[in-house]
Amino acid sequence: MRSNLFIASLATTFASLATAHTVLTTVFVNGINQGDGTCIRMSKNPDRATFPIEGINNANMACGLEGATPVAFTCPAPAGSTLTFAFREWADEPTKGAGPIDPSHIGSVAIYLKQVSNIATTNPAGGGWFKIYSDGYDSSRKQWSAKKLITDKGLLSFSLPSGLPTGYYLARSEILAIHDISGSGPQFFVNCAQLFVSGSTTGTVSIPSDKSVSIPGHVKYSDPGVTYNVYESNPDTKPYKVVGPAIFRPSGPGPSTNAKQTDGVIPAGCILKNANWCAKEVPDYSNENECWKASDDCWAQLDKCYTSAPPSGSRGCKVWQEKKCDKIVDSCRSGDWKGPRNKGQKVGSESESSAPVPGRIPGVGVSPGVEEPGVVIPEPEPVEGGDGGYEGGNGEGEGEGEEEEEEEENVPAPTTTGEAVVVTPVPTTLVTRPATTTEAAAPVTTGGGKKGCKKSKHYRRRAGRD
Ligand SMILES: [Cu+2]
Repeated sequence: MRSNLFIASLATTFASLATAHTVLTTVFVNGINQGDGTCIRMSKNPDRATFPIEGINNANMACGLEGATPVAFTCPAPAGSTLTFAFREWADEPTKGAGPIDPSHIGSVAIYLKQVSNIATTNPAGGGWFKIYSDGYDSSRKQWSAKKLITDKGLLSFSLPSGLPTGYYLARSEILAIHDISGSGPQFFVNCAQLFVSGSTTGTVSIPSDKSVSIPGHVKYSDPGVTYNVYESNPDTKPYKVVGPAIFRPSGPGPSTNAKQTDGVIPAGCILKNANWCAKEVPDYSNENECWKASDDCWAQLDKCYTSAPPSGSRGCKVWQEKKCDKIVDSCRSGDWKGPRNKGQKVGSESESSAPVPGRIPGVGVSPGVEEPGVVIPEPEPVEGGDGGYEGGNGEGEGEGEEEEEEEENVPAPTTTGEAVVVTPVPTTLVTRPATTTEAAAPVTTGGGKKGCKKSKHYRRRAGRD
């Protein structure tokens, strides 16, 4: 039998020690929280996970540090759905510091997609990337994207193009900070989420050549979006141009219902999840010996939970211990040797296994999937295209030449209009959740202590190199 104390000490060992730049921690699909760390590739090293990429020709520009390492789960997301990405300055604590990022950061936010033949093995570095969203300086709000991100509590909503063919995609977030060009240089913060997109077509997305880029390679140090002097230029009179290609958003009829995900599926028998770890029910027991065996199984799973927990946290592990393993130990000790109790049922609530959502989710209305004009990039009605440009299911649908399927938007203008991103209220369970006592007691450490960025433009530390 393993002792509670031993595992309790693991909790401390593996609790994350976030440091302070920014990291993508959480994906919401049509407002539904997929769980902290779930489907997201982030560095397992809490001291590095929020750091910028070292050098713009580094392969890590594609999906971030350790970004070529797949995670177990791939989140289903219908074509045309609204995704919300949550960014945090401190990976396991969304309300610490400025929330998503220190206000010293000035620059842009962009989202790229890459369709991959194999979500686990296709190298994220290389060709096939296209940009579906970008935001630099919003002149209507007089706000740089990072400030907007702070206003929106780190929650960034965008829609997936409705014309994406069914398949596996890496969705790449790129936050570029150029406030310290003369010192640390451009800071690129990059992560990827693994998605299975159900679209109404199959095959390969056909990207116009001028909108398809290789990453690394999509940006140069001499690009105007990198060299822009944020202290001497006024973005209201000298517009800021976000780096990378023009936006490409294929439009189409939207999702299909018969697309079947086969890889990265979150198992049906998952009774609790933390990031990309899932708990399975313990073996049945009907005597003392079996009871302790079930207990061992529970603690062994807990061990795996903590060792697999990314810097976004281990709240689910704590729930597993308190609501499952501790209970089984109590049963074994008290002679209650029939179990497990509540066999096969979910343990705790989804919201207990993630950090509280720090604010309202922008851009998700009451009807999931309905795009809000002015919040996400609107897409026109699908163009009549017959059977479309994505022929067959053989993965060779490109080159069919049905160019009318694509809608090419250059979106230098802000993707939001008017005031704050006010939306129709989403059910409060999706938006704000009061911290439970469990969460309040979660072993969130404050460690680290390194401050990523200072507010002065004279800040000189070489990013990620010391
Ligand atoms: Cu920084």
